[in-house]
Amino acid sequence: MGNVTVIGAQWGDEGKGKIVDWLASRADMVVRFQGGHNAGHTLVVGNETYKLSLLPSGIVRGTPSVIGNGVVLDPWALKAEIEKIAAQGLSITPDVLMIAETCPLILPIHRDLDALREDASGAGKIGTTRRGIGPAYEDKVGRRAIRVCDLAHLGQLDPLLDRLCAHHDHLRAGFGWPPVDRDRLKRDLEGIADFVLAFARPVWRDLDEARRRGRRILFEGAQGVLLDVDHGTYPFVTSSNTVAGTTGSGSGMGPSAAGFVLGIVKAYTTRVGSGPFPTELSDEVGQRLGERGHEFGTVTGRQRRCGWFDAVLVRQSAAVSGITGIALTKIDVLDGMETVKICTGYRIGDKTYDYLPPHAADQARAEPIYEEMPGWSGTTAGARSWADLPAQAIKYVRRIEELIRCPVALVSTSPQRDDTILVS
Ligand code: 2SA
Ligand code: MG
Repeated sequence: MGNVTVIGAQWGDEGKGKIVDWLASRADMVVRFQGGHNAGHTLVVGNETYKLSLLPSGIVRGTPSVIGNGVVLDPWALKAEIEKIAAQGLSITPDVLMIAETCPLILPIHRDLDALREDASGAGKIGTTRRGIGPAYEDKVGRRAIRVCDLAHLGQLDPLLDRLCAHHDHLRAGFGWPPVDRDRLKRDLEGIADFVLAFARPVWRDLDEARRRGRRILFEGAQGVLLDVDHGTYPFVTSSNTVAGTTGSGSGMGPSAAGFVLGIVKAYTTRVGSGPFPTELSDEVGQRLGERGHEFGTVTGRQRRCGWFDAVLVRQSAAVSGITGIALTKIDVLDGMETVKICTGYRIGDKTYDYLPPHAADQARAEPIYEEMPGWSGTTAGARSWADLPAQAIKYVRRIEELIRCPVALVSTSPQRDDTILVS
């Protein structure tokens, strides 16, 4: 096995955590390359459940893990997460966690702005995680960010804070908010600097060395392709590129680093936050999916919206992010359904589409065209081989494969790591 990139191929929460954990045992390094602590990756190891937001999932098994430059890093959230994991008996040392010196920081002022904007947007709000992700990326691209390496040069922080605060004071005034408490922000940064710097390294060198030695790198994506700032359901997206192509730029490796691109796909569809969702079910079927699938946000606890599998969207995700194979998760949630539906196209006004057009208004009124299949009465939960699956469940997987034009490489049948079917 060479390098593998794991990305969500829907709106996030496809069950990446388990698959990454499963693959991490075969990898030499695990790398996060985008997003921040808006991610929520749940890993079940024996009797212990770990909920990670910022830390790469490899950390749970002691695999050296990297937070790449493409990630926006909230240093206080990092500390809290490391302390939480420590309380579960895992100590995170600089031997296992490496952070890019060029990571932009998420500061309390980014969280403020995220919340101010969301609260002021009424029905048009994005439904962000309110973690300051968007504003932090804006400051990165706007060349105003404070980065990890700035914490090693505290004497030169003042001009950076001047620029940053001038920008934020202006924005805050627009919401009737007081200016940034600059002295406090500076003190907070001074207070956290040593903690973060202990993990900071030129990780691009470690990765280059790993590549030269033929080490296997596992890239761990966060969120999903439909939340990608370029390819997702804009503007109801996150502020990073979630596609596999970001692995190189978000870590300091070349474009070929991604290797095998494994798209994680849930056997039905969920979305948390606002935005279009053509196959959303507001009836008892949707409710049943949510209950059986425990569909609540890992970070925010928000209830996720649920609906039928949308083959049109996954086909599009697979194309725009170059997915090599799919891992299908949570098929057991469909056990016992009388019939199952798959969306194969949309009707928008008097036209039909075999892709999701880009305009938010068209997306909002897209009506799904369904194909219906009989469900299965047997159980898929805990199945570890193809032969353990009911015949109708196999048909469902094969039909999905056909429609999304991408092979299914893995099927996950429970949150437990070993309940995974390798499809040869
Ligand atoms: P943001 O905070 O700026 O990234 O929010 C923008 C949109 O991206 C969505 N988003 C997510 N969707 C699914 N899962 C995410 N992670 C957590 C989880 C979310 C949670 O794994 O459960 O706990 O609520 C995630 N992160 C961002 C978000 O809902 C907005 O639609
Ligand atoms: Mg999640």
